[in-house]
Amino acid sequence: SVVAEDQKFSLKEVLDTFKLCLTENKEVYLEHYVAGWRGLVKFLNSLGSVFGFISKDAVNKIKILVGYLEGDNGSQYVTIQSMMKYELDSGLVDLTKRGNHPESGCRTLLRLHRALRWLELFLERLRTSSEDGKTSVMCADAYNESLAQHHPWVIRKAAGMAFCMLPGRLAFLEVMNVGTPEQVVAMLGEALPLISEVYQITEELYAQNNMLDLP
Ligand code: 1PZ
Repeated sequence: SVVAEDQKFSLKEVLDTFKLCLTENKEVYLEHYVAGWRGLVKFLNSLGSVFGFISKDAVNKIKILVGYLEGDNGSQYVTIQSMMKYELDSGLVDLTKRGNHPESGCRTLLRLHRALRWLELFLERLRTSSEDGKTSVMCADAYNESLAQHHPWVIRKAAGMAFCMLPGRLAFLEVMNVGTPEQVVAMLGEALPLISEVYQITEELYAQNNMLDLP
């Protein structure tokens, strides 16, 4: 039905959202960044309930950021740049250990930002994989190279078990709802530089402000 078509996840929508993220002077709009994550969560949920503990954490973080966007100081949260300046100038970030601001926008977004690196690495592997490539291996390799360094053993263990439940390469490409495998691969080729740019800009911002290790 028409409604079912509307609600069907499409990777293209997510990537279009990430396209909207950058302003002309390379600032990052929080609203579109968060919308991109919403789409990714939708995708993750469509893969099955074993990924629930992952999407739950992402949803939680999205909610925190939306709370700021829609809150009284929403105008300070238009871009990642303005959010950082506002929260730092107002002393709203726990910089070295957890304290009065355990849910600052900066530390919350940093978690999603680290996960974006995983996504970039994973999608690049998927894009360049051969027909018999294993998604679980691509996923685990990408994870070990990025997010895993920030996770304690118990989460790494749980994530590793979840990866084994991923559908195979062909099924995975199909869930993306883009078209033939060749079309998905082409779209990934277009999208990855974009995700990479958003990631790089955000990474530099965190580095410049000495916030790469926020508790
Ligand atoms: C397609 C398969 C999906 C694999 C996703 C790979 C990431 C595995 C991450 C496992 C996260 C487990 C749940 C909780 C983690 C939190 O402890 C951490 C740190 O936050 P804190 O505790 O400091 O508040 N959270 C994160 O690292 C954010 C994880 C977000 C993962 C989003 C994945 C979106 C996937 C999109 C699929 C295309």
